[in-house]
Amino acid sequence: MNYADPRDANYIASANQSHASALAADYTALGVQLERRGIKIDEITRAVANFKVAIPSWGVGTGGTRFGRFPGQGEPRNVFEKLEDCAVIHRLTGATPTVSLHLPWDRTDDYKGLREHGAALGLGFDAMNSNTFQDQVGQALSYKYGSLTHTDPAVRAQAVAHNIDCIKAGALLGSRALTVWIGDGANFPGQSHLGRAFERYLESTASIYKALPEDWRMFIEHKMYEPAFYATVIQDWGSSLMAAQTLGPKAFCLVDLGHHAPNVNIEMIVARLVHAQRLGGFHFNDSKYGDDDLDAGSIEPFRLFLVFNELVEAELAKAPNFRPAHMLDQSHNVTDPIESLMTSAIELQRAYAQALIVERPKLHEYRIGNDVLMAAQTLKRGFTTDVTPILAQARVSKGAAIDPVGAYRASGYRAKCGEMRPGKQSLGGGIV
Ligand code: RM4
Ligand code: MN
Ligand code: MN
Repeated sequence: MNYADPRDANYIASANQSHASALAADYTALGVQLERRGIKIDEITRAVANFKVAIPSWGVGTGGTRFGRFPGQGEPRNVFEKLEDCAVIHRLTGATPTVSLHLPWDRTDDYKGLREHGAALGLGFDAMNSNTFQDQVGQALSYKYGSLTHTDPAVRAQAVAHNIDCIKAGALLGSRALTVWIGDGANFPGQSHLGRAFERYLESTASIYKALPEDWRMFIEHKMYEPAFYATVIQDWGSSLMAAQTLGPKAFCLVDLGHHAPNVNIEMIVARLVHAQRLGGFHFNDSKYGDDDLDAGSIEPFRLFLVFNELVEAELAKAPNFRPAHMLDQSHNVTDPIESLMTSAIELQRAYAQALIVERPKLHEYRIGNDVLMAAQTLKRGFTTDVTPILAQARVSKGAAIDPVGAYRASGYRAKCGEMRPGKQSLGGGIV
């Protein structure tokens, strides 16, 4: 099969040729439609072009469930190869200039070299993620019964030290945030003292907080359940917010969309965290039942739109301390991870564009006048408008692809990875 580097500007330009005239026609038509609503399409396109979301390093490998894993072709074998794939995503979408690393999965002896490798590929580094939800080979003490909240102070100290290592590695890479998600909790009523476990969490995270460099932020990520099935220490935004407020001004809450019970009003949580000035960022994904890692916008695009609607409101209101980090956090079990991540980044831009074109002055009037139906219709009009040409035009403005998945498939990149990355692939279950 023919191979062309999908990161090459000339390749992308030639792939765009066959789509250019259709895009021009569609963009013009949409511009006319939006003009009638008093909206300038080019302003929306510029805002979309400036939208950025980080790629999770763990997302470029094929995921799995606890029942098994079906490896994909040519998966990256180390963090350097992960960055190669992330660069493909970024070049084709123009939306993903940073990568979020997970230690120890991405541990290397050469962070300086890794940073240079990223820079050569046009990539920087977003939040570092610590991992105390698994044991590692050779690790002194086990996290089986918890990490930052373990009853044994020695285990807590080990987990704190790991988080501080993540900060040190991140500092070498130019990262400026640490995301802390722990699986600590209980599987049985009676197993742990609910109040004391939280107190131990606060004590441990205070030690991590102290090690944060001046310009760093700490993101506290809540999750309702899994791996703890009865009670999780940081199970909801209330616990997360309490922890952030206790720790200090550099601590913020991170909302992973998949970490809530079905039907929870996540946009409401977003609004509250904006108000509290503690919205640190997002792990975007989608979920239907208990899965927390389906592709963003694949199940409930309207909910994603409503989250972005709150973000646009906060942006327009110039809400204080509002600069949420955007990150994807997905597991791709049955799709090519590069294709899923590109599509998800675009779905976020779609939700953002839909929220940007909502006729806000009208919406405001309808709200004030209690015209419920028209308020709902006005909001929904943003959602039901097909903003695809805006997204494509934003990509063109950045030298990216009009049709990222099409250009990627035609390049033969995946087959090439299959040749270039031989090696044993694990078939066991697991999250990555
Ligand atoms: C968790 C959580 C964390 C992620 C791990 C892999 O469910 O979403 O953010 O680091 O999965
Ligand atoms: Mn997450
Ligand atoms: Mn998750």
